[in-house]
Amino acid sequence: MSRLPISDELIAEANARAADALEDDYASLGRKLERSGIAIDAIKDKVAAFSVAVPSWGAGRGGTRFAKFPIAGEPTNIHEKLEDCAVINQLSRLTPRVSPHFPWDKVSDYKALREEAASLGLGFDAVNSNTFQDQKDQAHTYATGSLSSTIEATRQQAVEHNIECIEIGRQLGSTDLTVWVGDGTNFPGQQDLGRSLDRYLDAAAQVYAALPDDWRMLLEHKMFEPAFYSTVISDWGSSILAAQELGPKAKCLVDLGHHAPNVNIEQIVARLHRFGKLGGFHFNDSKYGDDDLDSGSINPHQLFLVFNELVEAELAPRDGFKPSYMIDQSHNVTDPIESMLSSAEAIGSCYAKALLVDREALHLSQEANDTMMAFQALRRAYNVDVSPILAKARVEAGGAADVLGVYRESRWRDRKAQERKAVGLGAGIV
Ligand code: AOS
Ligand code: ZN
Ligand code: ZN
Ligand code: ZN
Repeated sequence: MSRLPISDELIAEANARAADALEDDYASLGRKLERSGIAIDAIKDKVAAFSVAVPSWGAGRGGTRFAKFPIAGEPTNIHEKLEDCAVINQLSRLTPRVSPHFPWDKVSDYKALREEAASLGLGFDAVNSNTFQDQKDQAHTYATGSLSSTIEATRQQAVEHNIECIEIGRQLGSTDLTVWVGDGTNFPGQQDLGRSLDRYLDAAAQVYAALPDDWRMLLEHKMFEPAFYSTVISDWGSSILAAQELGPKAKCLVDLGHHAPNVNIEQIVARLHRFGKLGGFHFNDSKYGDDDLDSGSINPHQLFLVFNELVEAELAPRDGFKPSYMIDQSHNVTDPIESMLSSAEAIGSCYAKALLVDREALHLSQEANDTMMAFQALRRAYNVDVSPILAKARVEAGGAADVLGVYRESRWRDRKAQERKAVGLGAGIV
């Protein structure tokens, strides 16, 4: 039995008020696209089939490493986080899976948690392990690193934690383990740059060996932070080399905020795909570093160009192209539900725009070295306001035409502020 959190009547009434305008906008955009030989319904169907996971930790206010400013009604445990994720999916119909994080989301009965999620219309996506901070009652500190630590017992603890995450994930119905380690150094000479990678590879191979047949291990690289001089898996080069050494079930995961400024991330996407190693994506936006700002809020054009490569990859699939898409943001100044609703819309819009690219014209122009027309093929698609396509897909799936409007009207956060206990103060987390 499904028990979706927002009243169906509220959504239906709001959609009825928006219906005439939406039909008008959709028909008008349909006529415009038809002139270019594009059937709007076909694009809408693809958008309807698209989805992106939300991170369980993104349902709370992340804060920064300086401070966290909780809001009243913020979720305090995985059950409340699932409820909030269900709101995001009910309204957007774009986020049917939650990516859990351990031990943050630890419970005693994962079968029950899976059922609880299912009753909210949700499934589970990639499981994230955590060896970047110490936990209460943990035998060994990660102060010297985790999978690459110089201390054998610490590496073993990190391996065992990852294997435990796989076991939990099996019970939750996941098939991916995302491994991001903060391992690295703050001083030249602190650790041997070659040997630390050897240790990482050796420990990661033990995790890899524990993967069930249909599972993948997604290696997430990040240039810096928390380590500021060197990081063990710092870039896509280190990531793909590690994934190649580990084996076919190891793939690379690209987080938009994990690169040096101005790096051509869409080209990294194309490269990883070329070698069958593109496993997943963490969407967010950034101005300076791993800012974890809302997707498309700073550089929506980059997001579009990334999706342009992802659609190229979809059309020319190599070795098991099955990317796991997730939003990875830290919401410091907004209601996390509103941020994720807005981000899901931004991500879905860029996917829709990438679908509108006239691939034949693009490829012909590329062959003919007609630079301006090749660029125009992208520009024409980027310039289209695809919001009626997204709204129509949402409404047809039971979501809201105006997601933020209905969310505010539902007074969800105010109601939760009455029911949920207050979140404690404290430093934020990546
Ligand atoms: C860290 O910077 C990575 O982006 C991780 O994917 C993720 O944010 C982390 O596992 C959650 O703390
Ligand atoms: Zn990430
Ligand atoms: Zn990050
Ligand atoms: Zn981060």
